Amino acid sequence: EIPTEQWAQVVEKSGGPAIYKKIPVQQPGPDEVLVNVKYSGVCHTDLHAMKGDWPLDTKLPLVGGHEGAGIVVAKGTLVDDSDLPLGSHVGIKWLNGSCLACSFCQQADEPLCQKALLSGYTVDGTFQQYAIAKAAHVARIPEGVDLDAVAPVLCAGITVYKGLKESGARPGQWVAIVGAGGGLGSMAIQYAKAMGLHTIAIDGGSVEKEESCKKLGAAAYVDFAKSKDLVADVKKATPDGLGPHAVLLLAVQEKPFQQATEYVRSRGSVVCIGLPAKAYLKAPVFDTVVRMITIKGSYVGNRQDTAEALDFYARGLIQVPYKTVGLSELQNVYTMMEEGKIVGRYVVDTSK
Ligand code: 8ID
Ligand code: ZN
Ligand code: ZN
Repeated sequence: EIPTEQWAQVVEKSGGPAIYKKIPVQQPGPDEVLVNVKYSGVCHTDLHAMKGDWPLDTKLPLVGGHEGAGIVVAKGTLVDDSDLPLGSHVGIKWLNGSCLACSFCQQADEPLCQKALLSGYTVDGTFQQYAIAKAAHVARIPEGVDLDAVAPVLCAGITVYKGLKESGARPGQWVAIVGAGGGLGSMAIQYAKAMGLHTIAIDGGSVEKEESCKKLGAAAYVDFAKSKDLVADVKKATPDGLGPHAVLLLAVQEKPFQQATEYVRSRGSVVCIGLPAKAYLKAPVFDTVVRMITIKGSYVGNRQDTAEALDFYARGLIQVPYKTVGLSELQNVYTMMEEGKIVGRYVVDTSK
């Protein structure tokens, strides 16, 4: 039976905090499903949303969360039984819904849809026991996949997998992962490895991060806090000393966004994914031209990227460290995240 009330973490004013309290369970609309969220990953985006970091307003009050894994418990009249029967294992990701009709949606660029609904930002997300999502967009999670371990794939996994594809790096080439010890970074090391790429992990602050990156398969590690010449150290990590073919920027600081074009290989690409507040990109025009450097952004992924990222996971290719705590402890997770102390991902269990 679906209860009428449930536990949730609610942000009542921009800046936070998140408050653990009981709220009503909503009913799904005709094209929606109601998902009993079992586990949800905690992404740094959830912290940005609570703090009101970005030039885009959130709904308020807001239930955050967009890495939710759970079970379909109710659905609208337009949701086909052969597609999503009750009991299906699904994921609620950042892109909760899109119009499916505009020129971006038609070309599978649905994250660019002007009517996109964003879980845990413009619509309530997965830090609650029962969440609503558009049926067309929920991730189909294969049976037999553990819902706690798979949760971080639903944003972190999809995003870095898409970013690696956008980078154009080919098997055998080198990719620098900036912010490699965090949630997206840990995933990126594993996806890159599964895609046949060599990785240079860049992060700092603790030996735990270095150990974790190496364990996940990084060929080299550069500590941004300890290195006396980061640009030289990153270039040195590639066999010919000419630097990595691509850079995935996942950090929540502006400085690495200014540095990446200095160590990326000529003809290489710098892919911006992390979203530090009020940050700007800066690169010397001369070097960008004569070294033919590409600088681009990459934003989550579409439904096909989602299916592919989950397929890598289901094949056992992606193993990322995570710790599980109760949903009631979310505010502690934010504190650790703010301090840069998290190695891998935290996942919240909505039952406690
Ligand atoms: O679609 C997108 N573009 C997308 C999707 C999901 C998340 C973007 N994001 C954004 C988030 O909003 C956030 O801004 O990506 C960023 C990273 O999210 P995360 O991986 O969930 O954050 P984290 O777990 O806190 O990891 C960040 C890591 O960056 C390191 C930290 O030590 C931490 O391990 N870092 C920092 I802060 N400064 C660094 C530096 N100068 C650095 N690593 C290297 N060099
Ligand atoms: Zn996210
Ligand atoms: Zn659209």
